[in-house]
Amino acid sequence: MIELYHCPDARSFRCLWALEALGLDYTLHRMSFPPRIHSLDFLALNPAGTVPLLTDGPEVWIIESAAALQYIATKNGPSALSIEPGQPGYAAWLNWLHFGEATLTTALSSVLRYAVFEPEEKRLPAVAGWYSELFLDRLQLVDRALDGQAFLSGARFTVADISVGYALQLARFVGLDKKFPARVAEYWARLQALDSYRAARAAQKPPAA
Ligand SMILES: N[C@@H](CCC(=O)N[C@@H](CS)C(=O)NCC(=O)O)C(=O)O
Repeated sequence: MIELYHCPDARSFRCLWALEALGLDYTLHRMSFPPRIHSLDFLALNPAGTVPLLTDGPEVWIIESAAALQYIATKNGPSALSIEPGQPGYAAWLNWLHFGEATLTTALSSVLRYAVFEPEEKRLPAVAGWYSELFLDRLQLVDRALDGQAFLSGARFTVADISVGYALQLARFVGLDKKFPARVAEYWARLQALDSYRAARAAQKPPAA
């Protein structure tokens, strides 16, 4: 069975969203952020101290959220969230899946670091501003791709949308959602209205005591 190590609103949210969308069984291990400070035992499982960590029996150990999305979407063969090799749109799907993390979220991580996480005296507004611009420039590609289609792979919602959608969620933390291009803003509203998104948001909350 899949086990997911998760901190609220961290990249592990992508996995939670995909698991909820496919209705797969999983065990969720909730931790406070950052686990390298609040969950020292976790370092034995993932020495990098980062989330997600997804395991599925002794052979499966994944700490990259895009890889985890691909694993979840394809582990039981083709699914509603995957596009298979040989199908139309496969290469673009794979590209968006990684674009969400490697191109969008890494730029946002630098904004978060230099505008929010660092102590006041170490913050670098100019660097945060530069990465904000970079993020918004890169978002133009998403805006263009959504011309005439609801999701990145056309009419069908896939893990590529979860990968990019998570970056849009993160952008909200630093107020960049106010600068989303029109089609991206509509897309973000569309993603938030999905049952799977709502289910994932509910699932990450600790059960009431
Ligand atoms: N490229 C990795 C990045 C993983 C990562 O940096 N996760 C962050 C949370 S969003 C983390 O765990 N940070 C904790 C730390 O750096 O101590 C992925 O896509 O999963």
